[in-house]
Amino acid sequence: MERTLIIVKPDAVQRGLTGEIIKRFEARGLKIIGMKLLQVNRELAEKHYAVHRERPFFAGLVEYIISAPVVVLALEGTDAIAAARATIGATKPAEAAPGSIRGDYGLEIGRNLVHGSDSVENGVIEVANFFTEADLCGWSRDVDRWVFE
Ligand code: DAT
Ligand code: MG
Repeated sequence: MERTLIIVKPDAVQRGLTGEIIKRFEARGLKIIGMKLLQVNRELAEKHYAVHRERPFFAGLVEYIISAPVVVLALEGTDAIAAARATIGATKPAEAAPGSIRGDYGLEIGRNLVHGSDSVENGVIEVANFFTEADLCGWSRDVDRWVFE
């Protein structure tokens, strides 16, 4: 089972799309093992986006992610990383496939609604940046045998 960190970003929360976005991951079969609403502080934002530190868009990206509350989820499932990123769609919403979250709700790269981890290793690291082990719920879901073979 892989783990991925999903962030419903400030624009999505402000636009009232939180439920719509969570619903898509949930309906896909990914299991929610952690979820909370919080306003990210600068230190956590800079840590989360550390890989982009030297990029020209870094300052704006940090300002955006700390500008209003977000909802973070830890999701678990088979191929959770690839499945979640496909559900999210391409980084540039204008290029994201219709049916993906960004393709259905976004226009600009700086307002692209949702984050998903990009590798198994980063999924583990990013979940740990936002959740303690005690925050996470390793539950057995009754429908798991109908989702996982
Ligand atoms: P993703 O969020 O699809 O994993 P990423 O990790 O490459 O994309 O970049 C993180 C975020 O940074 C992305 O969601 C939006 C922003 N970003 C990336 N490239 C950008 C660019 N060229 N101009 C402005 N913002 C950018
Ligand atoms: Mg990324």
